[in-house]
Amino acid sequence: MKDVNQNPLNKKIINSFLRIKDFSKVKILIFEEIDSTNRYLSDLISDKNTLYVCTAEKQNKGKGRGNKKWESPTGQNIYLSLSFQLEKNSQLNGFSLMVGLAIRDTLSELYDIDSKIKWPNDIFFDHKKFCGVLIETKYENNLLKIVIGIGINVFMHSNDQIDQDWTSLKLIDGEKSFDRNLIIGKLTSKIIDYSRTYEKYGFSHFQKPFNQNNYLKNKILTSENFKGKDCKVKEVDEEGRLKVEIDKEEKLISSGELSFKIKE
Ligand code: BT5
Repeated sequence: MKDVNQNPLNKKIINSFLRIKDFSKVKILIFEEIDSTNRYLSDLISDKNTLYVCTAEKQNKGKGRGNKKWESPTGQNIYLSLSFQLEKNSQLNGFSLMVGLAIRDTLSELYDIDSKIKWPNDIFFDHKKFCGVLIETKYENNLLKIVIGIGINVFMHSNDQIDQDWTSLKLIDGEKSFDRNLIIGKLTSKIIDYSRTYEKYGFSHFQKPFNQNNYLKNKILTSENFKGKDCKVKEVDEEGRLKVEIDKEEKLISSGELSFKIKE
């Protein structure tokens, strides 16, 4: 199923869609094949005022959280990492949630796709995952370097290696022509824009729009963390923590603390 607009990744075209003011330089790196775009940018010694945009047609060792794998076949999807320096004391709790919202908003603006964000780092459409976010940080020259990794399934139509329900933009809407270069350019601009707001106001600025698109809201979860008791999801709070109710008591959970299953 080759899309008419299944163009190769292209530096010039990506650059033409970037709207970025506040870096002195933007460096776009495109690979035919790489182990992991996140690994590449984490190891790269970076310049303080440069935004790095790294993307590849294929990843051999695409990573998810922990030891999980991110399926990254050739030419079908977006594998994108962005890296830049942040103020050392930046609050990172809600950062991946803000990135999720930037992805959701970009796809809604470009293609009218109404996706939901599954706290803390997945994007879902119709109960299926089509995008994951992996944020990694590192101290470099006394500054905090952030690496934002994003995988978005675009043209992928079959893959029996993925052990959960998944979809892709083309499976969501077979009539539309999707353009990876356009998505990468627009999404990068949106993430930088939202990051600046995040640095000023924190997650609280994004709390309301996040909750309007919060996939887990009102769902019942079960988790070993709660000794198998049911837990009902309320909302995320102003720091991006998940507010849940267990035995009529409210608890706040930070991302990374919870492994859960959705019961209903
Ligand atoms: C994630 O991890 O969802 C973060 C994925 C980040 C991938 C990007 S690609 C560019 C950059 N470079 C990298 O090396 N990584 C980043 P997690 O929440 O742990 O989810 C992993 C789980 O998602 C797997 O165990 C599978 O169940 C499922 N999965 C794997 N590949 C998938 C795919 N292509 N589409 C949908 N689900 C997938």
